[in-house]
Formats: sequence, C-alpha cells, structure tokens
Amino acid sequence: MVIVVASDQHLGYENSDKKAFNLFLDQLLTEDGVTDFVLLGDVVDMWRRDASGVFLESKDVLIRVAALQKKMRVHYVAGNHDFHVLKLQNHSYPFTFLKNLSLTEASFKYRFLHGYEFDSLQREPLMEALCRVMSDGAGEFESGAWATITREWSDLKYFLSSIFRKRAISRTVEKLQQIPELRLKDSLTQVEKLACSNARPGEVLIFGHTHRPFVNKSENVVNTGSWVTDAPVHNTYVRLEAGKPRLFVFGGGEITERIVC
Ligand SMILES: [Mn+2]
Repeated sequence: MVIVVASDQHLGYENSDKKAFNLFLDQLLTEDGVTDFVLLGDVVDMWRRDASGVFLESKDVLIRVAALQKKMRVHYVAGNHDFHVLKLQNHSYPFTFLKNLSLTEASFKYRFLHGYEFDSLQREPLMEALCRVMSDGAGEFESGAWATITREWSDLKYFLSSIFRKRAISRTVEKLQQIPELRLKDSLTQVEKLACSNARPGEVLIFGHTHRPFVNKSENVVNTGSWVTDAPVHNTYVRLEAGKPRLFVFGGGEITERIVC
C-alpha cells in the first residue's frame, strides 16, 4: 500500500495554485505503485464560491481525478470549507464523500481527518451554513466580492446579518473569518497540539486545515499543508508507505525536518 495525500487546495479561491495541482495530478497519473490517493478536505472552497460553480470551474481538476480513479483508489474527506459535500444527495461527482477515513495494511494504521475537529472555532452547523451562504446568494456574491469583503469586514458583517438574524451566530462567524492561514501562530499551535495529543498508539494521524505542513519527531502525526500561495510553504503532499510518512513540496523536494509535537 502506497498512499498519497494532499489537502487544502481551496479551488475557487484566488490564491489557489490550481495550475500546480493539475501538474501534480498529471505526474501522479504517470506513477506506478500508488494504491490510494486521499483528498483531505478544503479541496474546493464553498465559503468563497457557490458549490456548483466551484465544481464547474474545477472541471479540469475533476477530469484528472476521475482518470486517477482508473489506476488507484481515490478518497475524498470533507473539510470545513467543503463540508457541504457530505450533504450532496444523488450527486454525479466521481467520489464518495467521507467525514473521515481509516486505512489499514498489516500492522500499519492510518487515520485521516481534515483537522477542523481540533479547531474550537469550527462548528458543524456553521461550516455547513457558510458553504450554503455562497450557493443561496449565488449571482450577487461571487469570489471577487469575497476578496473585497474579507478586506472590509464591515461589508461582510452586513451581508451575513441579512442571512443570519441571530447575533450569536454573527459573532461566531466573525471569529471564523480568521481562517487558519490568516491566524496568528499561537492559535495555530493550539490546533496542532490538539492533533498531536489525539494521535492514538500504533497509528499515523494525517490532517490538514492549518496550512502548515509538518511531520513530528515520532513520525506519527503529519500535516499535509496546502496549495494556496499565501501559505509560506505550499504545494505540499504526503506519501505513506509501511507506516512511514514523507512530506514533499511539489517541484521542490522533500521536507526532512521533524518537529516536536
Ligand atoms: Mn480547513
């Protein structure tokens, strides 16, 4: 079993490096021996773009992933920015959308989750609501508007207040707008620490969400990083073989540093 994992492409977001990700998929298609490919959440960004629009725009990516499925198993685990995929009924997307995933080979166990589970700011009903906001408000509220609005919070608050009447929700949404890649390092550390303390003996835990790729010293906790150019280190992916994780920058070699976590 050779597993390749990538997360947080945020397709539909202006800083998503879709071009690089397509090249990565092309390369993966030519590789022999990879048995499983895991898309670990926030693949499309439904907080910034309506669900159907973002998938349509990402058709070039979907075609490649569909081609990969002829060579290997493909798994799609939902993140907070694409949480809504779990609600899609009778869809025609070439995936089974999962909340989390476990893979086992002999004595090697791998547990995959996006990582919002370790983020106290993320709550499922809100993740779903934020995904749906874009779909429900489609037309008047596209990705360009999102970029402007995240710079000018007052506009977004106005927009959200027209949808979420409850003040409590609005306040939580305000906190949620500080998405992981924009948060300060100390709050990121909390998410990562929680992930590390949640690793179970005898398994490798693989998560994304924070856009900070790393492998810990014990090599049992791995963060897949992201494919957004506003993350200092991006276009990263993880390779798992015989219980050992390896972290790579696409087109940039392997990250061999191990951090204490
Ligand atoms: Mn996320």
